[in-house]
Amino acid sequence: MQLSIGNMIAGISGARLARAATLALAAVGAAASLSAATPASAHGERSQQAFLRMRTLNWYDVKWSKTEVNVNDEMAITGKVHVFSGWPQAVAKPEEAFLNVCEPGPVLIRKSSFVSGIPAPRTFSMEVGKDYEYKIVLKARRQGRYHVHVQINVKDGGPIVGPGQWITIKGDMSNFVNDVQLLDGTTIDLEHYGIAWTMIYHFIWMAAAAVWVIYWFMQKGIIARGWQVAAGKGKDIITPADKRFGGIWLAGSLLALLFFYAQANREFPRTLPMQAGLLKGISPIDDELPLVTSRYLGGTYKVPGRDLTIKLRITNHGSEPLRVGEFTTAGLRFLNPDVFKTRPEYPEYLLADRGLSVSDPTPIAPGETRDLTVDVQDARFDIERLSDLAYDTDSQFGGLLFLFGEQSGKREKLEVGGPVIPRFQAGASL
Ligand SMILES: [Cu+2]
Repeated sequence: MQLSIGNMIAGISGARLARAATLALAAVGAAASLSAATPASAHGERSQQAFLRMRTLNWYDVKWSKTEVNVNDEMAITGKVHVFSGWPQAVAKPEEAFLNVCEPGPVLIRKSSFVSGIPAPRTFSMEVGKDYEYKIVLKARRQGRYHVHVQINVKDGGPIVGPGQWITIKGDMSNFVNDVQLLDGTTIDLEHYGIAWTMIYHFIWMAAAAVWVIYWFMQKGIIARGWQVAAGKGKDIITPADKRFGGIWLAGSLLALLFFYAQANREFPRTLPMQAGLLKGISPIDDELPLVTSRYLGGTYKVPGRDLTIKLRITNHGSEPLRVGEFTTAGLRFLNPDVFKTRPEYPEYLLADRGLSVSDPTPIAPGETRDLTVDVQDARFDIERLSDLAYDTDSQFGGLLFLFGEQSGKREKLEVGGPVIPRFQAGASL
């Protein structure tokens, strides 16, 4: 028997035709919105609140081993992170954290990641007040120029983004290979492994779902039927044909599931589950006894001048004179040009190489306790939206202050933080 399109349309009532047209329109709309989506050009890390970026994770010594790579080349992001003692109450503690990279899609793939030297492809725990070392090995996949950040995702706290660097990838993605050796000794290319079957399997279920949706849509629609069933009219509208259709569908789905499961088991008799457990007890960086301590004596933030002024009482317990050389917070580095004679390698947008000054530039002698006013001033403070500090519910800043030994150049780390008073008029002073 042959059915012409004209016959088919004639067989469909007006209401059904309208429903079919609606369905087609929805499909076209979905397809159009898919093609209209364009990649975002920024990561939006500036949109995170100032307190979140200053008082959660303090990133330092971040290094990108290369900024120019070819497709298939490997590079690494290394560095340290300090978990701020005054972790904000509004953010969940990093008891379940995950080391990650922030990049626009899989332009570089992650080959491995380590926390304190331990392989950490899974969730791990961090202690407040401690420092951790990390390393992420990446392999270039897609050609282009991308901003690549280190990032730690904190459960119930969200992603906390570290500093970013522009990475240029040359070559052609079609040459990308991602070979890995399996435990049984065979090598597979993860880039293409099992893709065809994954696609077929998904399309089988998508097609089945589409037939299911279309069937009910053509039977007075899913929502309208749902209402009627909820109103107790189920007996009137559910026909024996509907029941038969549902039964065949259920049996078919279960059979397909069993068949595919048996098939997968036969083909891959030995599998390991995804390594998704929580790694506890990662040891932090061994901190020697601090040779310098401080007490926070208050501070102000002058909004018009983008000027953070911190008063500290610093005691030098070491054996050599120390000078304040750097303040770092939210990935930004404010350097004292008296200490940093050359500009370190660091992303330009985060490096204020003349951004720090102190009220008394003479070194703090061993055994001396001195009241010092540290001045952090640079437009980057405002560009990176840390000025929002002035509008937070608790205007508290946080960060790390680095002091350097006069002779050895050895660095001493000092965690500083506390409430600051915002000032909005020009010329206001502490
Ligand atoms: Cu970025």
